[in-house]
Amino acid sequence: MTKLPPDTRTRGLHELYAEDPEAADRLLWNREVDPVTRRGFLKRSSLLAMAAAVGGSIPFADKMPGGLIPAALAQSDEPFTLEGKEGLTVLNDRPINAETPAHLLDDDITPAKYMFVRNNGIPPEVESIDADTWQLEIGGESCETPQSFSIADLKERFEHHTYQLQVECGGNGRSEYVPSASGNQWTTGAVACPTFTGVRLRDVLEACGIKDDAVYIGYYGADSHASGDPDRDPISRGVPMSKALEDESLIAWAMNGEDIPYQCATRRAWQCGGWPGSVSGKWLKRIVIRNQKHDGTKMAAPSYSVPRHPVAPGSVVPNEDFVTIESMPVKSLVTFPRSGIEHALDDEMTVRGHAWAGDLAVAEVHVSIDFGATATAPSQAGPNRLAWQRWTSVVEFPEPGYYEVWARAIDEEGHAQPMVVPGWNPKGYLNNACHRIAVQVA
Ligand SMILES: Nc1nc2c(c(=O)[nH]1)N[C@H]1C(S)=C(S)[C@@H](COP(=O)(O)O)O[C@H]1N2
Ligand SMILES: [Mo]
Repeated sequence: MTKLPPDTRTRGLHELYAEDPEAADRLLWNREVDPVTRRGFLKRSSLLAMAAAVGGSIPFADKMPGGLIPAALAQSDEPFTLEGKEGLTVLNDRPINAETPAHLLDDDITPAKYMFVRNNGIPPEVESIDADTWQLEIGGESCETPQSFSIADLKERFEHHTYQLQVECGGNGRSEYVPSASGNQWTTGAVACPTFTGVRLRDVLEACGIKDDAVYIGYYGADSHASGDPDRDPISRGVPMSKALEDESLIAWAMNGEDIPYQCATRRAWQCGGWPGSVSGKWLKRIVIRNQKHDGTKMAAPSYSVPRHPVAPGSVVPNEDFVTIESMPVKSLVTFPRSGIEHALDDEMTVRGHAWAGDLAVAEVHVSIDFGATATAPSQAGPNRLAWQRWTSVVEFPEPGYYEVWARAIDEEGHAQPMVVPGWNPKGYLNNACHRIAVQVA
């Protein structure tokens, strides 16, 4: 597995440290918060365990930045893995964030183990989100009759639905922006498309009564803020009523037919396809119906927002000039073969991947082996609205040498993926540049 340079791995940790050094220290050294990992330093273990991991005491331990991954370990050949998520690339361990290499996203339906992990705060203790005792509250100023539901209530009272829903982090592709934007340096792997089973949010909200002045919903999860402050939410986002009430918006208890696994987040989730992953809530505790745009944590600019008009790279953009990201732009991925393979000249090569376009459908995918000069357009299809669409193509190489296979998707309104990185934005969102893989033909 590829080793990450130490600066990539620790970037988010340094930020947390700069923000609140005491809290960062407390979190790093004193709390057992992460049940999903196995490596000593990932376990938020004691200084002793850290010393054991590097093979000796650490005289200047009090000067070590919180979250620093000791070079002795960062340089080891041992892969840096999360239990149950083997093969994913860990970008940050405080909080845990990991992405999926393109070739592991080849399944039509993403298995839980290959679902990227994106945490804004500290995941709740496993015991605290027990399926039998869990309650979801529905409330807010535009809710007529606030109510609480157990999973059993939801299952009994409302019709069940299953949809395959595409989830992509708004920051997927951030690593390619120059100047670089702070945050997890996602390359291409913060995207997935599992199936979710649950009840329609619409049915549940209607049972609680939606007042005429309702315009937005917001969610709250059971995770806690990285500072440890119980009064701060790590994230609390939402969507306008029109998106919340569409058929595919679910309160889900199952992913791919099984209970939603703890570390891919969810357990109980509100799932909303086609928009940035951040509008779907994990470890869902509460949904509020609002008479104004939801004002929870990370709703305001510059979070999950882009400049209203294009800006020069590196610009400082005032908050009032941002707009909240809604439907995600058209994008595609080559998931087979794996980049860097060797291929025999005489054989045709099958190439395949997925394409998606937020709320829209993908109309065409172009596959090119000559850097976009010419292309073939394989057909593509998906199971339901808001799921990614599978495309497959067969290519032949004219002579030996180095090739790149490029894929470029075009949505039903004619928007095409840019060949290279699109316009810069301060937080590094929405990079939908064409994906490409390398092939050596001999
Ligand atoms: N409660 C809660 N919900 C959350 C988040 C979070 O940190 N806490 N992260 C959001 C973001 S930014 C993304 S991209 C998706 C990631 O879901 P995953 O970890 O299952 O891939 O969850 C969203 N919902
Ligand atoms: Mo995200």
